[in-house]
Amino acid sequence: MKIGIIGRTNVGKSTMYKALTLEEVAVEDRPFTTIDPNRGIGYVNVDCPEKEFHTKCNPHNAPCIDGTRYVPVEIIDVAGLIEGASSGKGLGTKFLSEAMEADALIEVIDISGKTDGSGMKTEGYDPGRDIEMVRTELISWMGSIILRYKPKSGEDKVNNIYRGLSGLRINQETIKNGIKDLGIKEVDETAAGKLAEYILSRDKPIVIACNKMDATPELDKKISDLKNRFGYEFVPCSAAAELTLKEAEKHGYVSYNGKTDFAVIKTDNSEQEKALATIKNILKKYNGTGVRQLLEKVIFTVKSYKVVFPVVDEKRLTDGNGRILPDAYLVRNGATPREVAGMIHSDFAEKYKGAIDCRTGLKIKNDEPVKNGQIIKIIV
Ligand SMILES: Nc1nc2c(ncn2[C@@H]2O[C@H](COP(=O)(O)OP(=O)(O)OP(=O)(O)O)[C@@H](O)[C@H]2O)c(=O)[nH]1
Ligand SMILES: [Mg+2]
Repeated sequence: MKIGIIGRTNVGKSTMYKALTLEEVAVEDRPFTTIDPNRGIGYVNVDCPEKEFHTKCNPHNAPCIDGTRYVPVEIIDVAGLIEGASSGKGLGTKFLSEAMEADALIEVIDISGKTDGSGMKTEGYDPGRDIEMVRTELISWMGSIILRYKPKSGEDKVNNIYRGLSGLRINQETIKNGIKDLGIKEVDETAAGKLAEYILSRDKPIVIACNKMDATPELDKKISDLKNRFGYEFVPCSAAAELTLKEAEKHGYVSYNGKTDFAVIKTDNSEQEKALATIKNILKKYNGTGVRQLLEKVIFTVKSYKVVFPVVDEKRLTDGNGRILPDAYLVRNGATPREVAGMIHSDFAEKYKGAIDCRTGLKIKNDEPVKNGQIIKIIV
């Protein structure tokens, strides 16, 4: 699974990326810090079945700490948008095609209202304006691609547009349905915009990360106001708090499992002590930094992805090398065991002969989608 991080400039996209991946990337309090996209691996936490089976796993692709599995997710961070980006303002919109390879998008906003539409310092800025702006710029960007590939008379509309949007991982079916549902006869500018909006809302769902909650008075009121105005999911968060804790943990200062609290192991000076105390209060007040909830909202609520644990031996729950519950895969909603087989090894989809649910010992039907948390033996 891939998640793209988008949003207006200077809202904390790269801080979020860094908190998720722990990659060293530039974070600065100024517009357009990021130019080239950053790509890395983040992790979503799920329960490891090892406890249920009174065993200890030997992780291969997804690390396990105290019974929590860290399942890998690809994260893409791109440059920031500003109003007029699709007509070349700021860094333009070309970079959006990189983020749009993703299965879902996190749109970061600065809920504190302390940076304005062009990323400069201000007070009382309405982040709803950025949500509108990003929506307009995305539609305009995709609409112009659709217009470029507009079918000439006699050409197949769906095929042409599908070709134009190739690389953005759009479903051909979505384009077909959009043309039908919107009653598009000719692809002019208005129709292209409407079709772009239709495609984006279906194939690139957005969760809004209300970032910088730590610097936001009346947070609940601000979020409920945005909920009344926009039909998105909103998750309050502090990417900066999450990043500080992840880095402190990496260097042995705290013990933090991404949940609602952390334990201080050591500090070098009173400043560090104070900073950690401030973060402790944030975690207490908001039940965590919100970053974990954000990933879970995107992956499990909005996209309904499932985590599956493929094994070779259904009794011992081991792979071919004797490793117990080695891998955990995130698979799309509706994926069949054959599709999972293809994710493990490209040959396996062709060689696939069937699958067994290791908890029940029963065969899984070929057209039966895999379930969340299922341990499956794939027969090839
Ligand atoms: N208070 C607070 N500040 C934050 C938070 N997240 C990021 N920031 C600050 O916001 C500023 C911008 O952060 P970046 O991560 O570089 O923002 P960006 O959206 O990637 O910016 P561009 O790449 O320039 O578009 C930095 O000064 C960060 O430290 C947060 O949760 N709380
Ligand atoms: Mg950035």
